[in-house]
Amino acid sequence: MALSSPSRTARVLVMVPTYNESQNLRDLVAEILRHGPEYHVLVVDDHSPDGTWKIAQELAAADARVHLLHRETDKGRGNAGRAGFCWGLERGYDVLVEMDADFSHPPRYLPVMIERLLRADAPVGLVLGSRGVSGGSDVDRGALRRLITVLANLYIRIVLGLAVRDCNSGFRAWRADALRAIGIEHSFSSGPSIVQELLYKAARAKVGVAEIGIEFIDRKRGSSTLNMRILLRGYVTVLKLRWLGITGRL
Ligand SMILES: Nc1nc2c(ncn2[C@@H]2O[C@H](COP(=O)(O)OP(=O)(O)O)[C@@H](O)[C@H]2O)c(=O)[nH]1
Ligand SMILES: [Mg+2]
Repeated sequence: MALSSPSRTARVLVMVPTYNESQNLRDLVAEILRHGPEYHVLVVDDHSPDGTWKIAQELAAADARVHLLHRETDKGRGNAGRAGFCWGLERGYDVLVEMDADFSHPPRYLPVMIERLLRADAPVGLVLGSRGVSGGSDVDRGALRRLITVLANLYIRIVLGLAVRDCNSGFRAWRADALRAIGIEHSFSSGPSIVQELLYKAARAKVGVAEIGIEFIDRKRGSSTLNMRILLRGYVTVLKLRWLGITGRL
């Protein structure tokens, strides 16, 4: 595969879905880009009322490695993620990363995750930044939040029959061919359950998955779009995914 050839460095697209992240975006993009010239950033913004997309526009005008997908219809974390990945696949990136804009996913792990993804002796198609393996932690949040995360994870692992330790992590590095193998363009989740949908599809498509421990940090600036209604809808979507899987309609 071309990626393992020493003559060519993999082209990396870090896709960041954003909604009201004006307080985080500049610092985040700077931290990603400092990892090297092969790193590009795609901000996928759903016309944030706080003007995050204007900041992204500025950053893109100042640096050719920054791109903006400014969306005004079909809003939602899932729709944005799918559009961002398809944008990257169409432009021939070798590695596509997804991460939150809120610094919960520290950018310093990017090279570690990508190195694992491209390791020639143990190929995988997907690397998760994970709280559930050695080196991973989630100590920054209250005990109740952490308990919910642990229980939700257990539920998803059991219902979908997944072996990974952190099914909810939205910090992921994909090989382009793995995203193609799961048919990313046909994914249907409009909201945050895209994270579980893609993981389930990766398992079903026998995409190799590795987990790298990350120190998960709670959001310091801006606010989460997650609420109880979205959370509960996500649990129902997990059941729906399993049903579609069992009945061969996925
Ligand atoms: N484009 C887009 N991004 C979103 C939307 N909702 C959330 N995000 C982004 O998706 C990432 C995860 O959302 P976040 O609010 O941090 O959820 P949490 O980590 O589960 O609390 C962040 O970078 C958000 O800005 C949306 O509707 N559209
Ligand atoms: Mg977050």
